[in-house]
Amino acid sequence: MDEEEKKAKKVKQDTEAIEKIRKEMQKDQYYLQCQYAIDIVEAKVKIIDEQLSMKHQREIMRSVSGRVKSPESIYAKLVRKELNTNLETAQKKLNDLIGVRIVCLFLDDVYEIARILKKQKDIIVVKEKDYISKPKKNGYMSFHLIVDVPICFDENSQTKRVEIQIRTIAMDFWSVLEYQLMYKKNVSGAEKAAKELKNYSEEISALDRKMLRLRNKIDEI
Ligand code: 0O2
Repeated sequence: MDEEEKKAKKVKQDTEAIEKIRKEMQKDQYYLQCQYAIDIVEAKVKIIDEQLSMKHQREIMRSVSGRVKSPESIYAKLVRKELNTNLETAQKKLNDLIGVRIVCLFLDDVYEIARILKKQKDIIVVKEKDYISKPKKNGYMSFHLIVDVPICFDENSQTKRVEIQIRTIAMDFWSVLEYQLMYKKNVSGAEKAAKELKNYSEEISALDRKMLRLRNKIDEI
């Protein structure tokens, strides 16, 4: 088999595996159940946003969005982690099939939101990852809370795992652009670009801290 044939065979296998996952996701009202989990988290986040806005007399959250991971992205992540490529494995092993992203204004907002979320009695915190105090090697910054959310469905209760990402607008800006430019791409010879992106992440981190200091100064006036 020549290189072209091998490539075509691989594309066909990938496409079939993705379609299999897509079909599995269309069964048993999977999307509806995921949407309920998103709705529950978003409702809690809305209350937190309103309370903090009242407490601090300013805007806290710029945006809150939820998504269910696409079959393509699930497949790619399972392959990356060398796991079986089916929905059952994904549900057992991946924490971010359901995601909610909170973009807030200031650095201290991230931690205050995370602190209040962790106190909610009816969601179970499984794991937290502070990529702000310890950014990833490439410069990625965000605070991740992995939680289990109980949902009632067809009179049965079950839990759904949700990854809540909390970050500032500045961190979001970097992360969205880095995602487009580099994330998951094996760009060879892009070490210089990667280094540049890392530097920008450090600049963003410094800027977030400066903005916080500025806000505190203005608050004292
Ligand atoms: P997508 O396409 O956004 O869904 P774990 O098994 O939990 O330890 P995992 O799941 O890789 O490992 O956790 P991690 O590293 O916290 O990543 C979870 C998600 O955070 C990613 O999901 C991205 O959304 C985001 N993320 C993590 N690292 C980076 C990064 O370097 N750059 C950007 N832009 N986003 C990042 P997915 O499935 O990788 O991607």
